[in-house]
Amino acid sequence: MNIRTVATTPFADQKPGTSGLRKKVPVFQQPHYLENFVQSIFDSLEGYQGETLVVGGDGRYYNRQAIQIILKMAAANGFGRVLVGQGGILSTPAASCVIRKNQAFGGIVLSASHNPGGPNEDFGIKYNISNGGPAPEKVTEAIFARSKKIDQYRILEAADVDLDQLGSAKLGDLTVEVIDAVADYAGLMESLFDFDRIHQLLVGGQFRMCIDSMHAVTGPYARAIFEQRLGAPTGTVLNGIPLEDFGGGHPDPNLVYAHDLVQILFGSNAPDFGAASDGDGDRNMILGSKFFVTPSDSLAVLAANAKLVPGYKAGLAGIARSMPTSQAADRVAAKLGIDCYETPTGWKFFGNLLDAGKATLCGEESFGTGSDHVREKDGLWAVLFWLNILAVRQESVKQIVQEHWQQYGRNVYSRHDYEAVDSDRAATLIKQVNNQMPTLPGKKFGAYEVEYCDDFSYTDPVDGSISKNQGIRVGFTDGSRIVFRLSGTGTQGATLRLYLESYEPNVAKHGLDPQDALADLITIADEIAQIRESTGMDRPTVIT
Ligand code: G16
Repeated sequence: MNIRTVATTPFADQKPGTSGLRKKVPVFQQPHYLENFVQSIFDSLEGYQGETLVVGGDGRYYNRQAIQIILKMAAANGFGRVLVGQGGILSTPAASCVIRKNQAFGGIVLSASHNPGGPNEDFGIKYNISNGGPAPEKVTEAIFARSKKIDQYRILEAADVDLDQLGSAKLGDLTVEVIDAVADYAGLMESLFDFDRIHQLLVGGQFRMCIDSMHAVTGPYARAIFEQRLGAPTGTVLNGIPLEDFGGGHPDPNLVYAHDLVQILFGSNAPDFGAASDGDGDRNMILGSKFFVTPSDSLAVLAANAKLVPGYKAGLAGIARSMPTSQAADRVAAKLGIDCYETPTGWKFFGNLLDAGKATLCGEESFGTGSDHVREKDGLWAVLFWLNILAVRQESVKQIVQEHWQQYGRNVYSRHDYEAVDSDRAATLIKQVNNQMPTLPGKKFGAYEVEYCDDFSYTDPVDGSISKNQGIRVGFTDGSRIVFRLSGTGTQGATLRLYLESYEPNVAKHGLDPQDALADLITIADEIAQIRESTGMDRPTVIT
């Protein structure tokens, strides 16, 4: 077997976004495109000779081909061992778990998360470091810098590895171990949650649930954990077979894209509990019977009830949330007397807080929740956390959330997405809002008065690194907030995200539809940013 050194030229567009490099499949299929990026990763790392790398993905179109290329490049670049999930599958949280359990040097995770898959849809790649979490900005910046200069990559000439058979194979000096994709992760879940109690809940005959895996990566995990281990009836997991194109769906667990599940939970004879997860298994949506739990509320409820769960009964060190996530979790942290950290959007910003023991639970408005058990957000973990609470409290999802609001008040919240906006128009919109920054404080919009307006900047409390320009916040004197931000995960044009939040202490108003409760803020946002005019769109494409 020969190691080939292949001459190449840089691609200008390999800057990792919020979570790795995401592009359309045909972009990745260009000669040398994937190879350049993988070599740029390896060239940005030091000390991996002979070490272990974890590789796996969400099973989307091009997953298998990409893995074969990565294995041969890992062999040519001197890794000692690669652990790869059977069939090339590893959910993102499972990849994090496997990296940590095996003290691997790092991992390559192949996913474009919640974005659609297929020959003309999305693909993605990101590097995770030895703590199991996404590479921090200094690493992603080094990878990007290298990608702009790269002139060669190294690859082994060899036959493909059989990814479907468990066991070991050799690629030159590299050992490739095809591992069970589910076992380590399922074991970790069992160590955190009261499986006996959840089992009793699920087999008691009173409680019914369903989980929509959206033909994405969590199918095998959910069937093994909920149906086989916890005794939920066969068929509890919907769309449980991973497909390369997710069955033509959009594996994004929100009210728009998980509409089949929403119909079941809001239909007649609805089950007590429903959940969906995304393409790579790190996101979750939680529903009760005719009730939607916003991700921000979900984080707050999990934090407030953490002591009911074995893995967290010792208490929480702190909570962390991304800036646009509602401040519901801050209220719980204040009551518990622990710190609440506000980070930029992107799970990578939680890594240092988790490693330093400053935060135990983390969450984002973008349907992500997780803890220090791994260094990624974790969809099925959130489902198990909810089931553990439901099993102990023996109340409905709706009762638990409403009681939470009674105790803490309700942070009414919504996100409006304007997808596939022309990039120049989106940039102009943000610039126009930026220009108003000095004049907005003190300005009145009806009953609302602007208290502050800034472009969020974060100083990491652990390593002092600074991340600027993370979204424009307009804060009002009554605690309400509007946030404008451009997504860092889209692959087509720009996606404008408008985040809206107000605080409602009055229990009598807790039942209001958030779109009604936030109507004034929605109008103010349009007045400030001229969203409809600037985007040329009448309404958002997705409201959550
Ligand atoms: C990624 C990041 C999350 C982020 C989300 C949305 O999630 O890991 O931290 O909140 O994207 O980011 P944006 O608003 O920039 O689109 P995932 O599930 O896509 O990996």
